[in-house]
Amino acid sequence: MVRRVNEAKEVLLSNYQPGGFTIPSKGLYPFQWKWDAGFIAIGLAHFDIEKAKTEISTLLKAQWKNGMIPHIVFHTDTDTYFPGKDFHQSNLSKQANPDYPSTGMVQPPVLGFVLERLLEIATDKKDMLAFIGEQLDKVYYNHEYFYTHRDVNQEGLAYIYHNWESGTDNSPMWDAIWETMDPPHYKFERRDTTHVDPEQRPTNREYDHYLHLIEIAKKYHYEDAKIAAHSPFLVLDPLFNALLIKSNESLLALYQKLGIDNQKTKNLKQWQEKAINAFNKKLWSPTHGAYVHYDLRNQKQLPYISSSSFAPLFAPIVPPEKLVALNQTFQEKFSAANLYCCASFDPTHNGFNPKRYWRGPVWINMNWIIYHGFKRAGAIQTANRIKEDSITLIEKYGFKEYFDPRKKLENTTEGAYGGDNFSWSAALYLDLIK
Ligand code: 2M8
Repeated sequence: MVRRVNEAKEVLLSNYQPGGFTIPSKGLYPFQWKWDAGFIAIGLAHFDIEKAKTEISTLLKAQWKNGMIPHIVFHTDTDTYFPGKDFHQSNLSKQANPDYPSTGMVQPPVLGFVLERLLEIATDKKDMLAFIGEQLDKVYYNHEYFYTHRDVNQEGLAYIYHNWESGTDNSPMWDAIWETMDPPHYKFERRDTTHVDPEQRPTNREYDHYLHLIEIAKKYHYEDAKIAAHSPFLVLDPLFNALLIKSNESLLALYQKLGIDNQKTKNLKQWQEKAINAFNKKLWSPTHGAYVHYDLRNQKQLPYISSSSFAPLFAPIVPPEKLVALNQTFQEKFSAANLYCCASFDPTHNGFNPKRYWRGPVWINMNWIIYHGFKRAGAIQTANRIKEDSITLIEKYGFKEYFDPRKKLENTTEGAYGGDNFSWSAALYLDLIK
């Protein structure tokens, strides 16, 4: 198939905004999203290193006083997205950054390993290291925020209080939590379904749950301790915590490159050891042969396998005996010859839906994480399969937001869904083909 390198660059450049950040997709997502910004910077670094740096520094300018980096920064005014800044009202929090309206929640902590990847890509290492030196403490304070304010049991694992914090918004594993809640039927106008077929997006009832969790957080002025005490959604997510551990590892490597050995690096080492132990104790399910989510509010594991179950391979987490079991689970459930790797949810489960958002479709950012994970584990064949499938999907369908895992579709117009000219699909394509 024909390479789409120039198109990928065009997608990123056309989504780049004068304020120094890149939107994920025109109309559908018109602001800066945290984990998108990280993946986008990796793509930009392959052809415009200055824009890659700006993407990160713009995001970090919006950091809150307590170290939190918000999930969306509303750099501009537009009503093509709901819920926008008037709904989230970050100014309710004393910790918010008054100069940057944002949401009052987070997204997966990607910045540590993104900075490390930028250094690998940059040709002028000295210049990139100087940039990293300016930004690194901000990322450290973000990790300190997680271990200080998001770890209720002080066990080394950070909780999320909203499904949007996981990045895997409407995954079937949240369904069990929605059953414990009965939010009001809110009156609101969806905007996402004016851009994308509603069949490919969450339902209205799911949005009631999403909005309700935000209303609870707003009631407590986004105070972490109160959210932890009252939110019906309080989860330890293996994707989120694996990326935090991976980023801890990267921060330590980068501090070392900068010749810095201080209280911060000591803390990072301590958090890391505790986190890895707790991760293997609390998030491993012997029954599933995989890592799963833990529902802190209801004190139980959520019995579902998803692409998040394999994210720990990307970090220094998985001991040899678990590696064997995890690999076996992947081969049994996710690598069938008639499927592209990797479905975002267990394709053998009845909650799997190959077209609806995070309930089954393939996502390029998850593939990028799992590809590097299997590579790190030495499972090169599986790693290469994931990389090749990602490249094939993009070269076949273009830079869509998500892709149907089924190789044979009844209808040939199907196959790729969600937003068009989607930034992280373009960015990570540029990185995967290297
Ligand atoms: C999706 O989430 C947003 C809310 O954050 C939405 O549906 O409105 C998710 O895929 C998320 O992971 C992603 O960061 C965001 C922007 O691409 O879109």
